[in-house]
Amino acid sequence: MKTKLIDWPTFIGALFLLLAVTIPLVLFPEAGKKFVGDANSFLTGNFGVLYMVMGLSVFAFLVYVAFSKNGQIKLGDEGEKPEFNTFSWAAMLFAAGIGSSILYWGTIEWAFYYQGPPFGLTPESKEAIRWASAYGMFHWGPIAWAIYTLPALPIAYFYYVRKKPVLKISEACRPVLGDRVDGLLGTVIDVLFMFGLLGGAGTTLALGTPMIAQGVTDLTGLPANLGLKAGIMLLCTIIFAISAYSGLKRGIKILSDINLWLALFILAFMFIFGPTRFISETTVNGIGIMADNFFKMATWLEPFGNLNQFNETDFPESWTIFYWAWWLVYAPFVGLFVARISRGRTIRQMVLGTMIYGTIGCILFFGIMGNFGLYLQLTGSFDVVGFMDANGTPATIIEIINQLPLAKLMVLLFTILAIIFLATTFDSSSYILASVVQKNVEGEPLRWNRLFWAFSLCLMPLVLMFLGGLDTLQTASIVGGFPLLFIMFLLAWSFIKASNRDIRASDDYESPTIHIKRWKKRPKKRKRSALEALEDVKQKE
Ligand code: NM2
Repeated sequence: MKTKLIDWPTFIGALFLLLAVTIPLVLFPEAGKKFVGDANSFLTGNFGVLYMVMGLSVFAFLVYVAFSKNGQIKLGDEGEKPEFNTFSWAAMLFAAGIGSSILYWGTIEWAFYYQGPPFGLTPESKEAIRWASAYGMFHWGPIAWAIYTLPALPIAYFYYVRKKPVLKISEACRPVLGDRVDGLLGTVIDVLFMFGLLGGAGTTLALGTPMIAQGVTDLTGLPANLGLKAGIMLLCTIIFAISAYSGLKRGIKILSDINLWLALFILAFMFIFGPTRFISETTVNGIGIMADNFFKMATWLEPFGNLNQFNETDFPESWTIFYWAWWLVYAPFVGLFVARISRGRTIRQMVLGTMIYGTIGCILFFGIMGNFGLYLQLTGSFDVVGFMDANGTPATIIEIINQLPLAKLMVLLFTILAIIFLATTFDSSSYILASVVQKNVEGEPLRWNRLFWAFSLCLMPLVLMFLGGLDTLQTASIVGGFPLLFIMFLLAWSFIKASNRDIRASDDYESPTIHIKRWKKRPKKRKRSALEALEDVKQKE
């Protein structure tokens, strides 16, 4: 076993932090729950505004970068073609950044908005219905994808332009923090990132497992108890452990391909055999509502809520702020991944591609799956809300799928899709976790290291699931991800600082490393004077 390659302070630091949070939760579940819950209300309540400002600023920053000189920089050598064609690129991007949660929330998120609408609207009113079919798209829309894209900027820049492979978030802050990233500060940044990712992935697991269990129950009649859930978690771990073991290219690629085609099939089936016209109209309409109210939604906090003049709903804290925090803990990880697959593209292509294709992908899921459920509710053919109150969310999701023609086959495919989605997210997360704790990664991180993180990703939530503290871990991850707010700022600054310096330098001489499309100044053709023209003519004669 090669251990020299491991960056021990980061490895031990992350493990220590994880145990330091999990062990007290195991020993004192009630007190632990209360503590974490309080910390969460404190942060999202008092600093919710920071999350909203972060979301909007990151979005504005990326639009700026895309259309600035910096956006024209090519990630690679002059004349180099993109390594992956745009379709595979978008598909891989989506598979890495999106997991089984989209099947969960895509199908059911509207029902929560329908019952607890934003802006103090009356539950289940006409207005609530309109917003219910649009808000999910917003929470999985351009701002969310902008949060994902930002870390990719410095990482891709150092990787392909300065040709310094960076697999650590701390390393990407070097232009701003200087050599301090080699010391304690760097380790702290990486450990926080790892902790956030472990927690964010815990949230994914916590949502995905009961839904998959419910699918299995529906198909086999086995009770959806803890044993079944634990079995499912282990199955997913084994799938991703095998694919992790066989290496990035084969494992992740095969799984993402199956994933993509299966997802497209289910969506197409639902669209064609479901209420096609209703789905098309609500989706287009929802995009319109989102576009029209983009800034309203991106800034809506309830400043007057606790002044007793308005009814406080906690909608911003429970939804928008929670979502931004959740996307945030995944962001450095997705950034590393996006950077890796973007060789040969310009920064602008990478930025706009992530934001546009990512959003389109999520709109497809929310538009088709969500509005299918909404249709069932509004036509009265299946009382989703009533069923949910009586049987809980996971059972309702599976019951919605059961309303399709060929119901059992569709539930089977849906369940398989959820398992693969979960496995691919874990596959790529364990790959990144292992890379971050290595001093250098030539080709692939060490296998034992990958397996170690693959199992830590699963074991911790498993233990907590048995003891009933899984939602606490979820909340803890959001709390743990708080410092990432500031790290995002560092990442943006690093990118601008480094790329501006290189652009300035390339103004003076032909820089060998930086390739700027179109923008590079060409020597101006001087207009010839009439006299010179005359000289020319004379010479030719
Ligand atoms: N996000 C996209 O569970 C998953 O789908 C992974 C979740 C951050 C809400 C990502």
